[in-house]
Amino acid sequence: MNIIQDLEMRGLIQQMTDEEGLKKHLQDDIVTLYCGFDPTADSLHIGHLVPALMLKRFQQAGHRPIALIGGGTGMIGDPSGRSSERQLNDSETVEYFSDRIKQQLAKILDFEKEANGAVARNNAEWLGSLTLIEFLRDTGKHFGVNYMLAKDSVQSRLENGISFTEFTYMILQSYDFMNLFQKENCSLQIGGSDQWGNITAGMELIRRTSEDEVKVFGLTVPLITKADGTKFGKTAGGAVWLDPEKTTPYQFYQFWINTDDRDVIKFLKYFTFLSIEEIDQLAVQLEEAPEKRIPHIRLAEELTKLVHSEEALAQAQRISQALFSGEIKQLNGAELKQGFNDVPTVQLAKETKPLVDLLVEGNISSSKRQAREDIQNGAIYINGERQQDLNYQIQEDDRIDNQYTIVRRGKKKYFLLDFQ
Ligand code: 629
Repeated sequence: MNIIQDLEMRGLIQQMTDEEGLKKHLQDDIVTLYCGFDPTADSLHIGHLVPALMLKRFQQAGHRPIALIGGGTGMIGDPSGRSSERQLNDSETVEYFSDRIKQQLAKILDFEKEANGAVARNNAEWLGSLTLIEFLRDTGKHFGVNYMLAKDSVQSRLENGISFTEFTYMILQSYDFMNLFQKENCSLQIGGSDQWGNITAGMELIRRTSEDEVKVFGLTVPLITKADGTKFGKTAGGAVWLDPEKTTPYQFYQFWINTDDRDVIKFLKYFTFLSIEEIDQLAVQLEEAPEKRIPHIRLAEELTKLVHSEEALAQAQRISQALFSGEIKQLNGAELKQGFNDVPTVQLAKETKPLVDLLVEGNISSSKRQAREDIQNGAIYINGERQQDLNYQIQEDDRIDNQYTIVRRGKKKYFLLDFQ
């Protein structure tokens, strides 16, 4: 099976320029391809995963991927897929973001591989030294304003407004493709479907600036949709980040576990390297025993391993297991902190004190009277164990790793007490 067939079976291709030509090119040559990532935050999120994994798929098929960090374009802001003008970040921030994103991409792609090792480039290298006069004369001349106005990214902004800055973005991205084509023999650009306009603009620029007939290609991956119609990749807590400090491996693992049954097979095709045959088997298991959630577990395992590590996966599983069974005492401090990092947290001094007082100080019960009632009703659990003794004193034994106590009130209201 060739790579395009595999991608097609996975539903990973939205659009392609010259399908036959591209197939032949991929069969005959080691193709250098690229995808760009603008440093607009200090981390990538799961919306970036499909194109990043796509680079990896091409690498596994023997081609040579370039991960392009938009240190230059990130100073300008891509209007594609956005309904309003971006806030600009200063250059130190963009540089810092660039570094972080490069490190994340290095975890996904193989930069060491002998024959077709992945390469990272930063377009600040060439865009940063362009002069305005040179840019307008040599590159701007190839872009008709009508052509630019016809692009979706511009059309969709005409009402809300678009600055000249963002309007020129497509020329910068086009310049990148031309530059990578000339210097690195890069002949394919990939991206999400929002990038189609920028990718085809780059192909156009390459054609206009080349003497011979050249073969360059574009390929986009589909936007990820969910069966329930809500936006993919967003949770109540915001985006799902690849940075373990922003979204813990446990939260990351849980995000995938919670995939809708109607989406899980599609996501296995998009986000994992499991073969189509194996995914088909998982689809049968979903059909036969949906309550076991076997495909969901597999999806969460594969991705947590890929983005984080085997150890992070093992820890996420331990946390999930302990929280599910209520056996919180099995966890160590670090695991507790990870598992409960989105519950209300109160910092308290390390001292023995009556549980009644603690419930009030921790904002768990609204008053002492309420606290007593809660304890008597059996609504209070300390590290997973019910505590109904009105005179109970919270003490050292209740602090896991001498720092944390988990209090549960009622069925599922959790609090983390952090003793300093
Ligand atoms: C210079 C910059 C280039 C080529 C591309 C770029 C970045 C591009 C962009 N991409 C999105 C991003 O940076 O804005 N102009 O967040 C994002 N991309 C991955 C996928 C995407 C896209 O990094 O292409 O569609 C998300 O799935 O939105 O020379």
